[in-house]
Amino acid sequence: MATNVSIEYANAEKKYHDAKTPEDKLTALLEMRSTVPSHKGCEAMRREISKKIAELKSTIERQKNAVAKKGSSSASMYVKKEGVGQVVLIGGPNVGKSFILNKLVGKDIAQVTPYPFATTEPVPAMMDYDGASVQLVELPAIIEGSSEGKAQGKEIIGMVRNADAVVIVASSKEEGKVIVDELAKSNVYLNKTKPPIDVKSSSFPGIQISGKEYLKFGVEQLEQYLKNTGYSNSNVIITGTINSLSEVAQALNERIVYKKAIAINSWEYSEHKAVDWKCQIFLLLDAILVYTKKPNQTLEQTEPLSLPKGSTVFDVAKHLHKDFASKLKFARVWGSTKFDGQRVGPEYELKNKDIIEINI
Ligand SMILES: Nc1nc2c(ncn2[C@@H]2O[C@H](COP(=O)(O)OP(=O)(O)OP(=O)(O)O)[C@@H](O)[C@H]2O)c(=O)[nH]1
Ligand SMILES: [Mg+2]
Repeated sequence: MATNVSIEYANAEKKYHDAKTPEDKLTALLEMRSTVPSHKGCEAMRREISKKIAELKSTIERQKNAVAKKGSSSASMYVKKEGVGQVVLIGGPNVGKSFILNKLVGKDIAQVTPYPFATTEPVPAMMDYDGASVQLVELPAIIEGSSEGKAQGKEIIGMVRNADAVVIVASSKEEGKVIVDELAKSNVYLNKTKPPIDVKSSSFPGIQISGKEYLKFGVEQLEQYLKNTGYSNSNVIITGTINSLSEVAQALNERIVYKKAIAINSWEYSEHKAVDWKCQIFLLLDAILVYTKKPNQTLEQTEPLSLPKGSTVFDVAKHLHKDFASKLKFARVWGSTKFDGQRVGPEYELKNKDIIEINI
């Protein structure tokens, strides 16, 4: 505090330092400015206070805008991914999503209630699968109209779009269909794959098509369609049956995402069934678990590494240490090999639950 200021100014300055919110700080600063001595020697002080007032006003404004945006934005629900992958639990209201989440993770994390719409925010929890952790996230209920934004629908479906896989909780086929349809309307397709046609704009004139034999309709129709949609100069590769132009439209639609999914009926729950569901959920992630051991160590299982399906011995070495990959001589594998502890090279493709010993 400057020595030649009034008691009022000193009080206002104390209020400023004690203030907890930007609004309270702003009130105190305004008070400071009105009580700062008017003589020339305090001009720099006044300027400094005015500068802080302007900064604080814009901070408050920004915060207000952020809050307003949060209420309307489709990106306001977010759960950071952890573990092997993020799997969302979705379904209609009161179908047992919270009940199933708690059973799968073995803890009472989500609130199970006899009334609908009790879950209003995503509820993340980690599920153990043979020593690896899979992130499950219960999402608030999806209903007819969610795709148009009803009941936070856009935010909820935004979470599904971002997830690695999906579990639909439903007690009947009809209930499940409502969910599948709402997602499809939002360009989230479950258990479907992109139609096998790839179209890329090209710098050469005309449309080059390979795999015409897979087309179940006239090639001229396809060419006309591509011209109409801005692909007059393009390279087209067809690798499987294409039945209709709507499949071509689907393949060209970059907003569509494809997710693997399973459906669970919470009323079929039993401890035995839950073991099966956990396994099915893990399979959705297209991952393998690999246990690593050092040479001469016993085969005791430690925390597994999770890797994408198709990973090789070389990938494991690279994952363990950046030097390992270049120094790798060979590995021994227990599990998928013909013999226990069989010697394999860097290109050997590992299978789920293999035990691997890297030799450098
Ligand atoms: N005993 C038993 N009760 C179940 C089962 N599945 C659902 N319930 C009951 O169904 C009601 C709804 O369960 P919740 O898990 O809260 O449902 P939800 O889908 O999470 O519902 P909201 O998030 O509120 O939309 C609760 O009263 C549960 O006890 C089940 O398999 N066994
Ligand atoms: Mg719930």
